[in-house]
Amino acid sequence: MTDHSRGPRLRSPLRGPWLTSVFGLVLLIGLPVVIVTGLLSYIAYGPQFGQARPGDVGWLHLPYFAWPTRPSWLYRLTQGLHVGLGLILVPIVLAKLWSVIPKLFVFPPVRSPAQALERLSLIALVGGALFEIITGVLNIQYDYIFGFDFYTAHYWGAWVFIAGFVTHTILKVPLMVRSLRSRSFREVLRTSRADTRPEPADENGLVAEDPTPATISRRGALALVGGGAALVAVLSVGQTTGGFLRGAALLLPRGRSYGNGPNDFQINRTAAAAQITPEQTDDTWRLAVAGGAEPVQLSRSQLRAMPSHTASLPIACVEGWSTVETWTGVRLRDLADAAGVTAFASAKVTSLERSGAFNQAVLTADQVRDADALLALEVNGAELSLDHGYPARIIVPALPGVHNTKWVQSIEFREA
Ligand SMILES: Nc1nc2c(c(=O)[nH]1)N[C@H]1C(S)=C(S)[C@@H](COP(=O)(O)O)O[C@H]1N2
Ligand SMILES: [Mo]
Repeated sequence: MTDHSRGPRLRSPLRGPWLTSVFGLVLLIGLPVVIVTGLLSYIAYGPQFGQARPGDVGWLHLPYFAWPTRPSWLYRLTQGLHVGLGLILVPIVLAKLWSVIPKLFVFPPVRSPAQALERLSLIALVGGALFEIITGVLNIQYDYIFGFDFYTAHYWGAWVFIAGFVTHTILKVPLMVRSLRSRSFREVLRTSRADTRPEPADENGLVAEDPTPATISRRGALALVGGGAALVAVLSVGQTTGGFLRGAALLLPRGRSYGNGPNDFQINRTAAAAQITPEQTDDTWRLAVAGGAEPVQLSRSQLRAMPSHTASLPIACVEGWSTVETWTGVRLRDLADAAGVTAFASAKVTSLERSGAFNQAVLTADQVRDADALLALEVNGAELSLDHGYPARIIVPALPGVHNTKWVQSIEFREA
């Protein structure tokens, strides 16, 4: 007989397999979306060029494919879902943890090899989930405050979590289905606090042995948790929708500085932070294009004399925020032609910036050849501001924000 009496006296009449299973079902639907979009983000970073982080993941590497350029809002959607849904599910993760607290105090803690495996998977599941939430939230709140690389930690933490999640799902889905069938959801929504009774005693010991009278109904508890998730949603979506909700986007404060007029949209890294000097961006600036028979140097007026193209494209940051602006500049494929480049497999873009981790990016041939892939000189009909990458920046449909390099110095078309 399992002894549940050693822990604190947990007497809420709401705890039970049904309530746990309701939270479990929501997470079973939502978390795979967070997992898959997270893994897609890793692939979108271009691991084939060694520019995803961590760079070398050994035998655990994912099947790579060239990240497409269409639809142009693809990364905006996948990464918005990853961060947005990840945040929205936090109250539900916490509610689910609350609902299973009695299991922490089961004694003896390990009774059989099968149960030891279950407990181990729980450590991976709970530890992994909390680790991913904490590293993810800290990354969008602060600029790289870790002593370790965020991407590396979040990536490996994800695999620990995925292992726990898959094992737990396999072990628990039958119990979840049975528990959900044990009472009708509609009935719960019609039951007031006064009529709220504990669930029948269960073999897992979730149901309290001597419950107190209900201080909140089940529907009240569900509304509370759902309300928490809705509040998180309201506090997050503004970074993507813009408009009046922008001021409420307390949970995604990165891209916190904004420019003026046509340049009034999120700036992740200012020119000052990137230590871009006035001498680097004055009239002596030249774009170096390599990969043809001879390297070519183009001044800004020469770029302006080339055929110009305008496209409405998003910047979508790994941190979840995104914004759509109208960009004007020279098509990257026209630049390749102008430099006499005939065949290429990739293009390496390098910034004037010397210090940062994001001062270069490699683009695939498909990304370069897209009709909307630009070396942008203007945004929303005005000159690019220094903070948005003057004299020129990369802007490519569906490219992760991080690879839309600002303050471009050179583009090298490569055969590999
Ligand atoms: N040179 C350089 N380019 C850069 C960055 C950077 O740090 N240095 N940050 C990137 C990131 S992470 C994003 S999301 C976008 C943000 O562009 P914005 O500041 O114009 O909104 O620029 C990208 N280009
Ligand atoms: Mo970003």
